[in-house]
Amino acid sequence: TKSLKQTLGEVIPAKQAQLKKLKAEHASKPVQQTTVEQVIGGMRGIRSILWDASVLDPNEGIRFHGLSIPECQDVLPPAPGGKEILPESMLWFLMTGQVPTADQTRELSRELAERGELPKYIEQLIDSLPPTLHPMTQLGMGVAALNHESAFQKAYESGVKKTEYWAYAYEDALTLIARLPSLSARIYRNIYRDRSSTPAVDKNLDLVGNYANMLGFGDNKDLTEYLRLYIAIHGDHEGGNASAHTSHLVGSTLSDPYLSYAAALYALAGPLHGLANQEVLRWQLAMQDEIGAENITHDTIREFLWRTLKSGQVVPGYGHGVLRKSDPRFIALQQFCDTRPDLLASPTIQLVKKTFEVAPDVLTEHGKTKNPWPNVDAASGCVLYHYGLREFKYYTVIFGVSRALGCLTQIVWARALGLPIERPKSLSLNDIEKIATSA
Ligand code: CMX
Repeated sequence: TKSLKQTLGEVIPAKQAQLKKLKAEHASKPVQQTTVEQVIGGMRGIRSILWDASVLDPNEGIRFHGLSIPECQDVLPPAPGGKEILPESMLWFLMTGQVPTADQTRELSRELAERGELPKYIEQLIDSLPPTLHPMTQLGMGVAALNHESAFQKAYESGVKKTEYWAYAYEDALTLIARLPSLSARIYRNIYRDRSSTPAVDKNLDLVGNYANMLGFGDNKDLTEYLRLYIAIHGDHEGGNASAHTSHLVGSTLSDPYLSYAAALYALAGPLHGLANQEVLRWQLAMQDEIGAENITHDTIREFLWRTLKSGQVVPGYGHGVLRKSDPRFIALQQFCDTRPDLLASPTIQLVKKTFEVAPDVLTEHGKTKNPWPNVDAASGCVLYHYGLREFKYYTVIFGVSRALGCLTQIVWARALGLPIERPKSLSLNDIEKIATSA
């Protein structure tokens, strides 16, 4: 069977030709008109990034190469004996636009496991950090330092031709994706558990099988399946979100994939983006504490929501820059719970469900957010919490293991398509005023 790299090599020429034709025949065609509101409003809705693997529709949510999450769940191979999408099959699909066979997926799992051990100097670096340093800070540092072995950087220094960059970016992408579980598990064990008993990477396990094992949850098959689904569906969310855009921007300077992804992780670590993951759990537990588990009703949740809003805080896990309906990733994670009685009985999961039943109305009445519906972060942490992975400051690290699939795919493609350094134009307030008043 063909490897991922061979398959990718076969699909690249057609895309290169498509780009060349667009450039030759349509370069000066307008895509849209930009308004003042967009320039002063965080560039919302400005269509300006080439990102091929996924597109986010405001109402339907994410599609990967045209397929919705349920459609991906139907066609992308799971682990042997499992049901949920394997991140390896999602990676293959994102990279090539083709659905891999079960054999190809297993072969990719094996290749990742072979690349998965951490170099000694990375272990020493991570072990030297204080356990009070936020896990996301540690993750970004580890990822950046892994560039010591960047194939892309070495190739660039040795004067490799531009048309060959993608193959070296691919090598880095694969090695980084392979090492994220061992790096992330080491951070977890150092901060919260005993590092000395961490198992080595098992060549017979898939990426998440190894991750769960190294975290210390390898015996929990349900948690392992949940993590597979979680990591597969958080993998890509088109190019405009802060982490994806950051990796694209930094990569465009020909910074290597490790440095580009480390930068993305620090965008993910902001509370309006991936850190919402930890914030939801912190906020839900504060609610449970304040109201008292026995007094949780729609009315008491409504009161707590208003208290959060009146104190000037955002309700974590709700709202979105693009989405205008419930996030299909939220729905997929809820459906995972719906088939498992132990999860349905969990007080934390029940609280998430009950909050969902009142929060959209409260946020609508509050009247500020354009989208009162839940995003993925509203649901993702409570299942981890139920299964005993309770250290919620760690949750965004799992998001970081996942988002590498999409960000690194696009870095490989950006090099394959020879995309230039990003350099949008900025304007001063006076410039904007001049343009607006003369229009
Ligand atoms: N709670 C309270 N107020 C909210 C809100 C929420 N959940 N979501 C948006 N608003 C407010 C905004 O803060 C903004 O207020 P100001 O006018 O005072 O600045 C107003 O509503 C309009 O915002 P918007 O256009 O609807 O939303 P944005 O595109 O500016 O922001 C997001 C999107 C996600 C940052 C915002 O909805 C938010 O802060 N949500 C809570 C944090 C969160 O869950 N983030 C995770 C998003 C998914 C991810 O990236 O992982």
